[in-house]
Amino acid sequence: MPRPTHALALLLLACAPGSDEHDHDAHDTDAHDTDHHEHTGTEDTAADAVDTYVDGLQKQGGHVKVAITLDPAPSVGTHDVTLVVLHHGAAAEGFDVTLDATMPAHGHGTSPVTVTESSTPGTYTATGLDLTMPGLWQLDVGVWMGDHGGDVVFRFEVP
Ligand SMILES: [Cu+2]
Repeated sequence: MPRPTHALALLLLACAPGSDEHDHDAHDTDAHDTDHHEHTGTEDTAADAVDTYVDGLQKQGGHVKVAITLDPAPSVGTHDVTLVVLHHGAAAEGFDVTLDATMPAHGHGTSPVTVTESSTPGTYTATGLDLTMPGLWQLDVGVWMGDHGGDVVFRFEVP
């Protein structure tokens, strides 16, 4: 509700002679402030959310739960990854599962890996996940079948 009221106020200002340019400036500033707040919020969350790695660590996103295991445990080098996925509590079979690893503080990722569904229901694997340097790595796991699924984010400190 505040937004329409504000927009109406700007519209009234814009109706005053010669105020068109001012209206555009005000609008742009407002949009920028909103973006800035969202960006800051994301960074705060990122700083707080570091997971303590254990084999099979489970987290939820959307309608899915993902339990992740890296072999070996997070370290510099390549890893086999096992993802055990539940959708509404049941083994998630036939989903499109993706795994994307990045270093949020450095703005880079690593070589893409292909996630393959295994013969064990709800279990997906990837090989050769290359954590190229020490620091905080974010692993984004997407589990989707059309509109059904969720995104689960893991953040591990690589020693
Ligand atoms: Cu890096």
